[in-house]
Amino acid sequence: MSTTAATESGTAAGMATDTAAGTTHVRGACPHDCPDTCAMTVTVQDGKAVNLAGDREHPYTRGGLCVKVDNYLDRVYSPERILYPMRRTGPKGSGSFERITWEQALDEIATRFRGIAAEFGPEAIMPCSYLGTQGILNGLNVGDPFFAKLGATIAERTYCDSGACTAYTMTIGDCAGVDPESLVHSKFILVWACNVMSTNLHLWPFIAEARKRGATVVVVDPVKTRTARAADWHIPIRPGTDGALALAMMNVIIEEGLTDADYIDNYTVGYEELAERAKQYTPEWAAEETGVPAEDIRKLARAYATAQPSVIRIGVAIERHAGGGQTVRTLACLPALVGAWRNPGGGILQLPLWAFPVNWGAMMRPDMLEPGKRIVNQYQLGQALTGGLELDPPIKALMVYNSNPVVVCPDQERLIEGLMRDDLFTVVSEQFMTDTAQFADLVLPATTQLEQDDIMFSWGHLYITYNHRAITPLGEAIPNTELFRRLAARMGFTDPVFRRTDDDMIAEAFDWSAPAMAGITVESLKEKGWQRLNVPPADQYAPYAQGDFPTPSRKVEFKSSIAEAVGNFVVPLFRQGSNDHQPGTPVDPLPHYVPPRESPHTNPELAARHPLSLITPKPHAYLNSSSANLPMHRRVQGDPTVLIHPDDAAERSIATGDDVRIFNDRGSFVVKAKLDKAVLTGVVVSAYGSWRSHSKSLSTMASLNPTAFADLGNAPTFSDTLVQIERA
Ligand SMILES: Nc1nc2c(c(=O)[nH]1)N[C@H]1C(S)=C(S)[C@@H](COP(=O)(O)OP(=O)(O)OC[C@H]3O[C@@H](n4cnc5c(=O)[nH]c(N)nc54)[C@H](O)[C@@H]3O)O[C@H]1N2
Ligand SMILES: Nc1nc2c(c(=O)[nH]1)N[C@H]1C(S)=C(S)[C@@H](COP(=O)(O)OP(=O)(O)OC[C@H]3O[C@@H](n4cnc5c(=O)[nH]c(N)nc54)[C@H](O)[C@@H]3O)O[C@H]1N2
Ligand code: SF4
Ligand SMILES: [Mo]
Repeated sequence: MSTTAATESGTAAGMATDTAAGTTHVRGACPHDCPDTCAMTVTVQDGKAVNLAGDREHPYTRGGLCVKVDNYLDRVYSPERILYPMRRTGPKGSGSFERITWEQALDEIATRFRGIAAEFGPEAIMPCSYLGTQGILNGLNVGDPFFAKLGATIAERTYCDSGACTAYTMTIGDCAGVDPESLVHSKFILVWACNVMSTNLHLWPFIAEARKRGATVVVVDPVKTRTARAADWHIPIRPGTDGALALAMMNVIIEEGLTDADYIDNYTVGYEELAERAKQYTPEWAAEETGVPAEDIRKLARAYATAQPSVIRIGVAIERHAGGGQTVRTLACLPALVGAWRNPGGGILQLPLWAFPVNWGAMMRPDMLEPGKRIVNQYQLGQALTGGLELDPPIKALMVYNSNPVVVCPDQERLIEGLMRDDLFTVVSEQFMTDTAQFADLVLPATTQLEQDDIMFSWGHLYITYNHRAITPLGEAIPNTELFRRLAARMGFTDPVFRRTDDDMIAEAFDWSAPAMAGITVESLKEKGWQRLNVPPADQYAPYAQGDFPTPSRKVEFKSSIAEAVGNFVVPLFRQGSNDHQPGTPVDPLPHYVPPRESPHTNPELAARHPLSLITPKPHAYLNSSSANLPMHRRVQGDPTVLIHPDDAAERSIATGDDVRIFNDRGSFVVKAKLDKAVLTGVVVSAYGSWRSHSKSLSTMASLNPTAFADLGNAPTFSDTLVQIERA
């Protein structure tokens, strides 16, 4: 490949031919739902991909991929790939399928969809999708225009960060926050509910560099994770009580006069009321809630306020409990209190995705929705399919793509019960015979990233990445874009939106005239592979040094006018809807504490039977449940385990290696125990992602997780789960 030194963009040639005949190097992008969105190069020889490597010139990828994707070629060429449409032959869930043609598959879907719509109304059809791929074309919104035209039930998709986004929007607006690359300038880095070393690996070098320059790194997590071990200070905290710690930090900062009065005066609203509110949240009170000693809370607050610029990196895990939204509200207020936004490397880092002028409207086409369409949250799919939500009409057809709900949704037992319904017509588009695909009536073959074109935003850095198709699709696999083109044609939908080619869609993917896109075109992206948004370089990146936040007041809203005017809402990205915030239940406009629902403190009755808090963080070697079927990944990840503190284990006569049953009133699953002092007493940890079909109990922790929403944005409450453990 021809290479030149690159700073702001990739080197020339999206595809370059080597001197060695028949070898090409193709620029691509990792498709995974991961903040790092790595730029990669695929080496293709005689039509076959033979190597995959991280782009060395990309300032964030820096030449490395990760343990999940290093062997992506094994995924592409796995003998287990689904390569042809298949129809169920045995009973539901039996896994017996026969190959059929695309013609037969499309005919059957069109016939069934038409029949169900005629008999029950189109709302009896429901899509179910998420982020199997993150590409703007093939990802979150790829089916939205089709299902809007069909008049299907709207599937709300709030698995990930929706509560945090609502809270963040209420406080500082949908702004990019801190440029991750500017973390090298931070003096105090507070990593909160984020396991960077596993889930955001490419951020670590920037944190390490800051540390070399004298920054202190603190991790708040119930578990001494890889990341916590690498930090200067690990603060163990009871799951779901982070809001109390954040509010007590606020209390100390205000009471001890550690605020930046000038920043507060000029660039915030509601300070007086916030200060009044914060009085009640003393460190002593928070110590009772969180298990963090009051003196440590004071020490943390003082260090955070005085070492400027300070930055907070929140993980998605921060929102997964009853008060997740208010926790993020509080954390998003802190940087303004101490004036952290004044300098590069100061502020809060959530999802820089808001910096990308993605033309979401062209992708999801909210204008095609009939007003008043029924909305069902996918998080409650089990209930939706088994009568728990009293839906009229009931769901009679389910179409799953880009998702593996059997593993990623809570309430697994009911979901399986629903998927077993003989009167439910289930279509699954997949690369593999997942736990969900096993229950399908029809399985459709989907391409991998190497077999499709796409264009990627990122939720972890400020570069757009272009993914060139590197190889011809295997078997009869097709990209999701093509799937919905074919389905629309078969349904007789003639709107121009269904005739868009992938190139047409790429042309519509961004608002190319936005200031952030200056110097970026489809052609330049195709050629260079990736380009940084037109924003200041990381060492000058401080767009909120003088306020100008994208909130109604253009200031940080300690007292949120959106909360006051609208109440709770779901950010449109997570639901195929209009761009207006749909009014929801009222919300107190000042940050406050919402305790977990399932904790020994708030629910002693439940805790008497199920005394342990279960958290289910991300697996190191899988991307959610993706690749949890591949031998290499399974070797690296190891057998599914539950980590338990030796004191809790001793009470139950549990030793490392024992099979244990973890249960509550919703379900149970069996895994091997591993005694580990890295876990707080009262907490047990089991990484999610492993497949149900690989488990001894034919169940995963999803059978234990509640379907209750958090306080904001209909976020999940995976970290708000009480359980008991016994030897199996
Ligand atoms: N290796 C790997 N990387 C991934 C993914 C993956 O599956 N595997 N998934 C990607 C996706 S979709 C996402 S959303 C991100 C998620 O990225 P993260 O949010 O970093 O992921 P988690 O591992 O779920 O949670 C991070 C940490 O939060 C802790 N935690 C859990 N509950 C609480 C709590 O109540 N309070 C506090 N303070 N800490 C808590 C956990 O112990 C864990 O160490 O990762 C992305 N990257
Ligand atoms: N207990 C617990 N549950 C959780 C979480 C947790 O931490 N704990 N995390 C939540 C979070 S943050 C998230 S983001 C969700 C993740 O939920 P999902 O996005 O559903 O995650 P995956 O398990 O990766 O499933 C994606 C599926 O899409 C398939 N796929 C990949 N590319 C394509 C494609 O191009 N076309 C088609 N048709 N299919 C494709 C993959 O093979 C895979 O089976 O899970 C949520 N669930
Ligand atoms: S999963 Fe994340 S870290 Fe791994 S290659 Fe993909 S974008 Fe990079
Ligand atoms: Mo996620």
